[in-house]
Amino acid sequence: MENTLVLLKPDAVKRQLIGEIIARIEAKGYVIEDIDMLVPERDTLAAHYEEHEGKPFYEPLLEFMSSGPVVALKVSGHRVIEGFRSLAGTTDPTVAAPGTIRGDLGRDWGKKVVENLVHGSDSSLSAERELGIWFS
Ligand code: DAT
Ligand code: MG
Repeated sequence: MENTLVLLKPDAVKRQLIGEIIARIEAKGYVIEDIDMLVPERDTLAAHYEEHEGKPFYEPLLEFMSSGPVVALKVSGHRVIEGFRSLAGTTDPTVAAPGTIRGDLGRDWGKKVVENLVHGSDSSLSAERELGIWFS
């Protein structure tokens, strides 16, 4: 059994897609183990996105992520880290495959940062680290 961190980003909350996205996670057979809705502190986001510090989209990314409430989810299941990334689709919603969360529900709004509705941990190391940040 494995756990992953999923974030429903401020665009997902503003567009009232919380239910739609959680329904896809549950329909796939994964289990919501914990849930929290909050406007993230900058420190939380800086820790979460430390790998992207210094990149051109870093500041817009932190600004976007603190622009409103997000929903943090601890999700469990066999191979859920890989499985949720597959449900989410690739980073750029314009080319994310139809059938995925980003491909079906996301688009490019022409902003400095890509708004793509969800975050999912990309490895077991990231999942452990990120769950420690959001659910300590
Ligand atoms: P992912 O969220 O698919 O794991 P990532 O970790 O590479 O993607 O990037 C984190 C977020 O930053 C991503 O969801 C959207 C934004 N982002 C990534 N690359 C970007 C780019 N080249 N321009 C603008 N925003 C970007
Ligand atoms: Mg990532």
